[in-house]
Amino acid sequence: MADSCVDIDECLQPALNQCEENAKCVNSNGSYDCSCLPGFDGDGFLCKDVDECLRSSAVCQRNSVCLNTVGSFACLCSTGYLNNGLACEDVDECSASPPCGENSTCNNTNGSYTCSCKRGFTGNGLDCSDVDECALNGVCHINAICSNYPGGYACFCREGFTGPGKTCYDVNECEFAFLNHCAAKANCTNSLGSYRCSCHSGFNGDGRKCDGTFVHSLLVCHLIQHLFLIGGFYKIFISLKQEETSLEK
Ligand SMILES: [Ca+2]
Ligand SMILES: [Ca+2]
Ligand SMILES: [Ca+2]
Repeated sequence: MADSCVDIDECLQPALNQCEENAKCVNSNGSYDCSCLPGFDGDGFLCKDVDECLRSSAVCQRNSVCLNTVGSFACLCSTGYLNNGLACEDVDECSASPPCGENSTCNNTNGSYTCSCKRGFTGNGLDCSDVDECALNGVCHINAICSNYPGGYACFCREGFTGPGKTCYDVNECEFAFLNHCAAKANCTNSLGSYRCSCHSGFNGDGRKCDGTFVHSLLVCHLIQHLFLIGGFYKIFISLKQEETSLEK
């Protein structure tokens, strides 16, 4: 009768075996075996998912992160990296649409990027505003005017001064006639940032216009005197002529 006994394949019917769902059932003569599927740990009757990400040996490549799944795991590129098919490669964030503000410079870094304000601008790198250099002391020379503009500033020497603006020198307007408005009959005296004109003695005016009124009046006086003298001589001449004619008679 022992010959009529046949082995039952417990693996064919789940109700006949105790293998858990994540285990493989292997039939044997008179019995069966349970072994956990890859990615699971246990005795076959109880199988627990293996967290491959916790294993000391690095399961994922550089620049990627491990994501545990039931029965398996996945490697995902870290933020700032993209899979090029072979490895996770740094994304050059600066080459695409610049993530920084318009007045800032983008610097690509491994796995990320930084934004830094351009020269002449201040801020956190993303939001950069113009530095008003003119509000700071000593930017331009004391005799210069400061002009602020986005990203920079300029220094212009005041009227009467010359130079690059950081330094300004007094213009000696008296050195050349075209630099001053003094009249020809005037003395030019240089001063810091300006000059003075004063008429030569004998001339009247503000130095820019000098009239010879004093001299003119003297000349007119002399002329009148001369006319009187000539008139006198003429009178004498006439009377002498009259005397001459009366004697002839
Ligand atoms: Ca990058
Ligand atoms: Ca500025
Ligand atoms: Ca001057």
